[in-house]
Amino acid sequence: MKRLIDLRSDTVTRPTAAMRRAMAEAEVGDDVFGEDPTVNRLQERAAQLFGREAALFVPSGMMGNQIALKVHTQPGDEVILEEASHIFNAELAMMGAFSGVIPRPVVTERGFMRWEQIEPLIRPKVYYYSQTTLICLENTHNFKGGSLYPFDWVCEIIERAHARGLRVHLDGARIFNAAVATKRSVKELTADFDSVMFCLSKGLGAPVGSMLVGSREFIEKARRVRKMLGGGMRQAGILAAAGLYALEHHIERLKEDHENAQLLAQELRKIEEISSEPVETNIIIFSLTRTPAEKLVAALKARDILIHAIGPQKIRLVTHLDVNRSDLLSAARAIEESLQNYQNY
Ligand code: TLP
Repeated sequence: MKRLIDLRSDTVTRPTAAMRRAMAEAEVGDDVFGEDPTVNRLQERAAQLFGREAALFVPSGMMGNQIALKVHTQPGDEVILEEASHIFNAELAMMGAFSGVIPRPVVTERGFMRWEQIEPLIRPKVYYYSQTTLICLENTHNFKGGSLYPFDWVCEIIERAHARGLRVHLDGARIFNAAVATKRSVKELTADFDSVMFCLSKGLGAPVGSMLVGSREFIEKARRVRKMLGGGMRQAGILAAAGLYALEHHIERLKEDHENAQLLAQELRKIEEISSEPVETNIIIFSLTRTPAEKLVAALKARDILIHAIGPQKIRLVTHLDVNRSDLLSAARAIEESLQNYQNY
C-alpha cells in the first residue's frame, strides 16, 4: 500500500502502538460521577504541569474555549481578541450563540495584540455601555503560521488587564509547541492567565481530547458548563490514558516536528512561485503567486499527499508525529513538480 503523507494538520496523528496499549489497559469508571480514576489522574497531572489548582478533561479544544468564555462572561459583555484567532474564526460564532458576547477583534501582523491595541477598546464603566470582561490570546497562533507570542507582551497584557478588572483566557491549543520552542515551561508561559485550554489531540498525538486548567472555582463552574454542552463523558479513562501517555512521552519530541518544519520550509523557499511566512514551530504557511491553491491541493492529492488550502492562494502545512524527513522531502518535490506542470498548461 502506498504511504499517505498527510500534512493538513497535526490533528491527523493516530495513536501509536504503545499509546493504544495504555488505552486498552486503562482503569475506568463513570466520569460524570467523578469516578474515572484515569481521568482523575490526567486532570491532576495537567493541573500539576501548569501549576494550577485544578483541570478538566473536555472532548475538544473548541469546547474548552467556549466553556471558558461562558464562565468568564455575562450575555452582552464584550471580548477582545485577535482577528485571525481560532475562537473568532473557526468556532462557528459560538461565542455569540452560546455566551451572548460581542467580539472586538484586533488586526495584527503575526497574531499578537499589544496592550496599546487592547486598551482603547476597553469600554468605560458607564451603565449604558456594554462591558468588556475578557481578553483571549492564542499561543502558538494557528492561522498566522504557528507563531510565538512574545513573552513580555503576554505578561504586560495580563498585568494591565487584571489591574483593570478584566480576565484573560489563553487558547493554548499548541502551548507545548511554544514551550519546546522557547525552552520555557508551560507553567511559566501561562502563569497568570485566568484559564488555559490546551489540546492533547494535536502535536501531542492523542486521538481525542483537550484540557482546561485554572482555579478550583473556575473548574467547578467549567464542569457544569461542559455538562450543559453534552460534554459529560462516562468511561472516558480510555481516552484520558492516551492523554497521560502523550504528556509523558510526546512533549520533548515536538522538537523534531519543529526541525522538520524548518527542513520543509527551506526546500519550499527554493521554489520560485512560493513566498513563505516565517516558520517558528510546526506550521508552515505559504502563498502562491500564480497557481490557485485548490489546483495544488488536487494535484498533490492525486499523488497521495494531503495539504490544506486556507485561502484562494494560501496553503497551510503542519508537521507532526506521523510524518518524517523523507515524507517532507517527497512533499516538497511533489509541490515543485506540480507547480511546474500547472505553468506548462
Ligand atoms: N485547529 C484545527 C482546525 O480547527 C483549524 C487545525 O487543524 O489546526 N484553538 C486552536 C488554536 C486550534 O488550532 C484548534 C483546532 C482549536 C482551538 C480547536 O480544537 P478542536 O479541533 O479540538 O476543537
